[in-house]
Amino acid sequence: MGIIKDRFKEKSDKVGAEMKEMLKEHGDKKIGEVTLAQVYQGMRGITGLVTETSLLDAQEGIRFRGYSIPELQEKLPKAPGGSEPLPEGLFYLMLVGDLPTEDDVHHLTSVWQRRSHVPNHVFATIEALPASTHPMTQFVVAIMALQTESEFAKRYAKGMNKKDYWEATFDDSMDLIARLPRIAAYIYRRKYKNGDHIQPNGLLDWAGNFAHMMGYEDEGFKELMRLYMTIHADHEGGNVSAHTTHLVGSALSDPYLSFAAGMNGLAGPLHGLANQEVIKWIFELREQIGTDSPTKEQITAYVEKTLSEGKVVPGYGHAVLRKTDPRFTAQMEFGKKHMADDTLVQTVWNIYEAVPPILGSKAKIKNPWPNVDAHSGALLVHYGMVEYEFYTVLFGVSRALGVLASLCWDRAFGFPLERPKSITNDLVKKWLEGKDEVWGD
Ligand code: CMX
Repeated sequence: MGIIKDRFKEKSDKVGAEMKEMLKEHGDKKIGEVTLAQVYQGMRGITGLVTETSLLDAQEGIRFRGYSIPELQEKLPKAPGGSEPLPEGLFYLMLVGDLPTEDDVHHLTSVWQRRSHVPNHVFATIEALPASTHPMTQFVVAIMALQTESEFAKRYAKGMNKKDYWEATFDDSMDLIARLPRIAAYIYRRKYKNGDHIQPNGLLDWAGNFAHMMGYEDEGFKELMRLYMTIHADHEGGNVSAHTTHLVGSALSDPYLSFAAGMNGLAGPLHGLANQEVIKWIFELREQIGTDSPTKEQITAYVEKTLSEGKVVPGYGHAVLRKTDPRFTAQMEFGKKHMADDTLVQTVWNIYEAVPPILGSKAKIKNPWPNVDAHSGALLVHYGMVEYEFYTVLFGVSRALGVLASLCWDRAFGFPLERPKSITNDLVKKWLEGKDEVWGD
């Protein structure tokens, strides 16, 4: 077995044994109560999942295995001459549970380089789609085409022992993560650069090589990709892409099927697609107002117009967070360091001043603050990546790190098929009339 696989096995055996003991002793303890409103309103706040890789606090934001984003920026290994964390390091942390050494990260880079070959039929499948197809659709179709390579599916068909599920999941996850940048870059070059594809550079790190294959050689863009791939990777287990991957995986659908399902969720405008919606919204604002540098008053009027048309202000609000998303702040810091004079980036900062007071004045909106998607597009545009329909694919490549590390844990823990109970309006009405027997025994 490889070093990382050995370490994962050792850690998951230990944590899995502790979990079984804990459940044996405390399995009957109540963890909370569920209100009728929660049942009807997206299950907000109901604790119903275990996800080891990260934990979200409404006030403080995300922590990956206990580490905040600034801590990761300080503690994770960097590329030579760089100052942003290498996403390989975050994956190691999420998977194994400990901070990696420089050697661990180099090892992971070379493992992913070795495993990155994408079979020709995947490219042929992408080519079969009209070039106008949305990049997220092309991405999901390509992942599905790659499912022919699933070790999990092959071994299951031959009668795999359930004790080995974790290992087949681990192998598929490593292969998939290794191959995603090549697939995403292929889609980008096909759709926007006349199919002028760029071969991988075996000397670069995972995110640096991704930037290279998309055609961006600027060191600043490579640093942005390292930061981007790190901060978008995981946001605990209940968000749509993570939860979908976990749910579909619980049916023992292999990692390719499970991840593709998660990506279909990421492609929704209330989730990952919001990153394209933000920049589209800003471009429309600039066009309608007729200036590249709208004032705070002009932005305020445009926000009011958006709301009056029954639309959401993309990049603002969150189902769990109640403060500015630290992923927004990390990108703002990157902007201040690398492109403080950029007018689009400055517009994002002006929007940050204008929007929260307006959304905060609407009683129904629980969080008026920016989320991760409010900032990312402006940084990409600065380096020339203006094709905003592609942005959610970048999010998706990053999200693979978190949801696939979690899938390895799901199978190592032997988590069962997920199957919550649903009810009907009629049953609720009878229960409200005092007929408790509606719940059965
Ligand atoms: N603009 C306008 N209205 C908003 C809003 C926003 N940015 N955020 C919330 N609201 C509205 C909701 O649409 C909802 O209205 P209705 O009751 O009429 O349906 C009401 O306020 C209450 O919503 P909430 O409880 O505050 O938020 P939810 O948990 O329901 O939704 C989210 C969270 C992210 C879907 C929502 O804030 C939103 O639509 N934001 C804009 C889209 C966006 O940026 N999504 C990206 C999230 C991060 C990610 O996953 O990538």
